[in-house]
Amino acid sequence: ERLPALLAAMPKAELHIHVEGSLEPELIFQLARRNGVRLPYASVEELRRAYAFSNLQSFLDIYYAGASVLLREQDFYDMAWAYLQRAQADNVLRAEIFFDPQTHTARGVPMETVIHGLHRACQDAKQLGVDAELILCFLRHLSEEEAFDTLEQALPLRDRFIGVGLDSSELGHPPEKFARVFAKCRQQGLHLVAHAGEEGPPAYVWSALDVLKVERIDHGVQSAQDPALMKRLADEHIPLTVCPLSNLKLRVFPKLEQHNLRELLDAGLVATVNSDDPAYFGGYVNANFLETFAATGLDAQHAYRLARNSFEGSFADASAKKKYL
Ligand code: ES4
Ligand code: ZN
Repeated sequence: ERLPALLAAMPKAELHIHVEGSLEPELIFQLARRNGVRLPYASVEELRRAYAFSNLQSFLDIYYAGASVLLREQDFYDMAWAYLQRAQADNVLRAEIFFDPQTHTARGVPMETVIHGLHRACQDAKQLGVDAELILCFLRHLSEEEAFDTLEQALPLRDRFIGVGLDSSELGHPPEKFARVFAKCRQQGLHLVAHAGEEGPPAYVWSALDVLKVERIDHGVQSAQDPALMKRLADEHIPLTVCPLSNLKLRVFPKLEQHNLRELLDAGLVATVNSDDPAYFGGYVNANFLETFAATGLDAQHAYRLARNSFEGSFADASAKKKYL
């Protein structure tokens, strides 16, 4: 049983983790008590029992409810710090962490409160040996105008995040909807990523690349339905940040045994393994590696490839990448 030990011990980067999705039920209740927020669940156990999802939307409804306990800068710090400690335990050397400011500003939490708390935790993570950066995500179920407002509020803090992404309900909200706001982010020198091809069709992956001009695709597993797209992703070394346990819990694949990670790797794609929303999907990044390898029969060669891909696909600067690789 050397493979599980290798998977756990190998240095890795995590490129697809929503910090609000790392909020464990225990911390949700602790923050609810601290802030006097009433939750529609009586206990940690009752909340955990609600984590039975049938698709992306059924998860998002509970995920946004869980985030309602976050009010003060310290709350955002505590959430991010808890994730960063778990990341260190999984031998994550670099974490590129998504956050959803609109989930908080819509409740009256100032943008500075969100970003200052998260950023302070990322700075303190240097003491853990984790190099942590933030990526601001726009909620695609909201309008492009709301995304522009969000960007305007965040730009005074431009140096505290390295890029922008696009998340939330995919079907019915194609990348094209955010063409102009991504163009503005590009002018600002921000890195660009987008969720595409999680539940949505290969066409959304094409438009994320061609219209938004993203550098990475989050999920992207539906790309396997389109051979021309697979060739493009391989030829251009466009990383896919794959999240196997998320895909299982949201029923993108009915069984982990049927996950297409091996197909993506064997086609030469820069696929990576990530946790997405670890508090909700039953595992941090090492659990994603261990369970996916056990279910699909991937081997040590695949493990090395995935670790390499994670650093290669990261937005670390060239000198840091050289050190990792
Ligand atoms: C998400 Cl799994 C997933 N998909 C899309 N948006 C998200 N936000 C948090 N988790
Ligand atoms: Zn995600």
